[in-house]
Amino acid sequence: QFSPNEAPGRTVYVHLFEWKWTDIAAECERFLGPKGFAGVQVSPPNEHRIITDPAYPWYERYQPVSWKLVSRSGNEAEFKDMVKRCNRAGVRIYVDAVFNQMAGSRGIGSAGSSFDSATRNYSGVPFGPEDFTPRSECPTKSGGIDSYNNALEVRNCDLLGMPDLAIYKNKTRETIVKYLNHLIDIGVAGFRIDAAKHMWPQHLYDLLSTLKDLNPSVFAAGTRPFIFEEVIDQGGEPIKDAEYTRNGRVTEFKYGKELSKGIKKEGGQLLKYFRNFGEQWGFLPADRAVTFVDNHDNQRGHGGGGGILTFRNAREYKIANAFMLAHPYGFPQVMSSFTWPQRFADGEDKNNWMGPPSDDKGHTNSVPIRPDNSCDGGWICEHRWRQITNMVGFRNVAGDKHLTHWWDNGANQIAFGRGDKAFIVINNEGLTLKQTLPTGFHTGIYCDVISGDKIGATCSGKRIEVKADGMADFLIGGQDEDPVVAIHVDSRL
Ligand code: ARE
Ligand code: CA
Repeated sequence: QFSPNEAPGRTVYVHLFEWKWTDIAAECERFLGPKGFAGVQVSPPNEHRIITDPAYPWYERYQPVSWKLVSRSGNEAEFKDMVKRCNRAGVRIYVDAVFNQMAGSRGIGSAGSSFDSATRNYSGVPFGPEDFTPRSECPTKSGGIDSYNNALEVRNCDLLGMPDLAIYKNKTRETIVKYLNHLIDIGVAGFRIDAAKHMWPQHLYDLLSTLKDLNPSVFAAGTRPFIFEEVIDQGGEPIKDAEYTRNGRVTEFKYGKELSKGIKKEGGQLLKYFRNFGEQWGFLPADRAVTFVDNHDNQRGHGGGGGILTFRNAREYKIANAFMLAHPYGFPQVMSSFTWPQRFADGEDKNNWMGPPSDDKGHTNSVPIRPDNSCDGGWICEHRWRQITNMVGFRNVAGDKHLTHWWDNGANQIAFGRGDKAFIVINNEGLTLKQTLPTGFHTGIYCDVISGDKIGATCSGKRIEVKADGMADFLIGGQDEDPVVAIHVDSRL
């Protein structure tokens, strides 16, 4: 369950946050498959609460009402069609699995099921009071999580006022497993375990170990689902991400935070220190980590946000993603967002609840693609930014080669390679970078995949000449829009 179950040679997945199933299916065929993406993290596919005040926030999908596959992204037939078409394009589907809690309040969910959190009844499952953590097991007066400094509270009390499922009870666990196994039958390749911190690692282990092997019509017999658990561990709390690595990979939240600080040069940080970025910075073992610059929570100030680079800081964001995708540590996620009008008051974005582009009934819009390949209609599609897409190709070419050919100027100009496969130069300074560097490449002309694309035998960007001795001249202006040059053996002209 540590392997992403990727098709051969694919190394990066994208989170198509809030996309509809029909759009994801098309995106797998027309873009993600051809560009070499390994997978897609999709928003929770199950029935969720519908919130009208505020109107249809994105976070309504983190309030499960039942396991029926009817959500804002589409219905079960559309979900199945997406999984089939993405698998055929060589792109895996990872489902965001939310089962620490059920929806707060009462009403009718996205599949028409009634629920009431006060009486703990969820008719569409069905779940009743006996499926939830007994009040006696939560030590707080309120019944909610008051402090993250007490593991018992974090795991046994209600998260944000939502009833806490007792996943250790047989019937409750089996009901959840049935939902996940249904998704496995459909052909998904793995799960993001939402709010894993709020479940005991052993309880999760017991649940995950009863999951089926993946669907043998798509995957080799005996293939286990890929598991990655969402645990926010920035240090300073009793619950550690390392407690969860037995169950699967874990989100390494320190990665995007430190990388953002580094690119922004905060706290005296310099890129030269990033030579050993990874375990030596106190991060999880590389083969247990999922890495990302930003995620759907911290890009809007939820879930330990603050200071993270996002699409709103496009130049620095592209540098950060280029570094992440070039550097061998972890299994990287590329974020693909929708925008919203921020409105800051009291140091907070009052609009950070806003849902995806949709009509006034909360029906999500499709993603329009412009002739230049970028997205319209409020969808950002970072994964379609050439500088990011082409670095996915770079990482695929680099494969399992180690980091080699490190160079730095003692500050914020760096370069490194991945054996004889791939080489990147980053100038995060105002001053020009002008250097002749050993690349480890064979002689030839290589197309810089940041400034352009290799199209047949031509290059629409900078051409880099590698001499017989493997040396190449690099020139990157300090004010360049993209102060990065990246070449690899498949970009040779
Ligand atoms: C919403 C409203 C609440 C309301 C609740 C119930 O905002 O005011 O009480 O509904 O009606 C998302 C949103 C929440 C939203 C929730 C349900 O972010 O705002 O609540 O959906 O609709 C902690 C958890 C971590 C979690 C983050 C957000 O540990 O697991 O909070 N992240 C995941 C998802 C979220 C999702 C949920 C979990 C819930 O990625 O999108 O919430 O399923 C420190 C700690 C962290 C802690 C963080 C924030 O950094 O170390 O562990 O993260 O503070 O509290
Ligand atoms: Ca819990």
